[in-house]
Amino acid sequence: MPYQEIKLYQTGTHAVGNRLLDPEQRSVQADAGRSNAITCGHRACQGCGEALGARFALDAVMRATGGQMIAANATGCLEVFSTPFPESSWQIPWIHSLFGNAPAVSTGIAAALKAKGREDIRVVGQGGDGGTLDIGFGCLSGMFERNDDVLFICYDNEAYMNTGVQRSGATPPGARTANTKPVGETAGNDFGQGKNAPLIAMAHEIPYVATATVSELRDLESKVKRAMEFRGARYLHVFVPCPLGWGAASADTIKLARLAKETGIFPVFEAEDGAVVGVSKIREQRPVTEYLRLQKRYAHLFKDPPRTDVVEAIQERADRNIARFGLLEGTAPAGDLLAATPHGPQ
Ligand SMILES: Cc1ncc(C[n+]2csc(CCOP(=O)(O)OP(=O)(O)O)c2C)c(N)n1
Ligand code: SF4
Ligand SMILES: [Mg+2]
Repeated sequence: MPYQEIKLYQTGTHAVGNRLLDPEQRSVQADAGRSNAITCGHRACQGCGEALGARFALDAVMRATGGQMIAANATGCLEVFSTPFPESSWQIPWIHSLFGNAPAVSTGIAAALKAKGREDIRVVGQGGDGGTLDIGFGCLSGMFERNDDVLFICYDNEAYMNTGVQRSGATPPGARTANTKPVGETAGNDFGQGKNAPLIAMAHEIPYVATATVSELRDLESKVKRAMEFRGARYLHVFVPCPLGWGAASADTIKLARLAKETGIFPVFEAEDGAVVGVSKIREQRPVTEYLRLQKRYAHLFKDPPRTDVVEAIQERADRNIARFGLLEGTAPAGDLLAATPHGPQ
């Protein structure tokens, strides 16, 4: 009898998983026996990208290690919403460090495990962009430089959300935060272009560096899996929209993460030993205004008079990323990504 082949559309990169696939092709989250590193009952806001990213990342670590892992967590939203004393949503050995020392605490755990001959137990450090790029940056650089056997994951929501949306070194130009308000001529954050943590990690020539977003969760899982295949220092930078801090609808978290990639604002790539080995191509390039207009932190750019100069500068930065990382089909990353490139206007 003739039959129509079923098309498994849901196995695409925007999908979580599909239990009809061969077991080795299924995503971690499609596994009925998945580990659930972080369970329900935590207090993240509705639509929190950080909660989603952490759940997928740590479940993937659990699968890669057979549950033989320990996590150290910097102070920040992820720590606060998951562990209001005396409760915890974590189903793994998990320790809260300080705001600034999660990489150092992770290093210490890895050293202790090595001394005990238990290198089968793997260590993950994690924190927000503030804990990673600002106050924890020295510890992180030391962890990279010593090539300590830790995977460090930064959940980047582009500000200090836990303490009321203050600017961090990852806050993008033009964004409003509690301490970068649009006043007079100042159009939100005008301190500079921020730190590019993945490129700085690459400059340490550690075994593995990757970026990911919560809109492509299978890509995130596969990058965690790849990271766990290496020993030594590894860095994963996950773009996680924050509805509260960005003034965005909870339902737009995935859409915003996707637009960040499709505009070129957030390049998704992976690098080994300091060299790019793969980029996620943009399927359909979108103008940055599509991304900006969904967020109240950029609303001042579209008021009367509109700040077209700032919007144009943001578009130029996105275009520069597209050229630099070779994000369009048929293009390749620039030869030396770490070579100095001229900054566009701020
Ligand atoms: C030494 C020190 N300074 C300040 C704080 C207050 N503090 C706790 S979390 C935080 C911001 C966290 O921002 P981020 O790392 O980006 O994580 P998010 O909450 O955005 O996920 C701040 C300023 C602290 N705990 N310790
Ligand atoms: S403030 Fe942002 S990062 Fe924090 S729990 Fe809410 S949505 Fe998540
Ligand atoms: Mg943050």
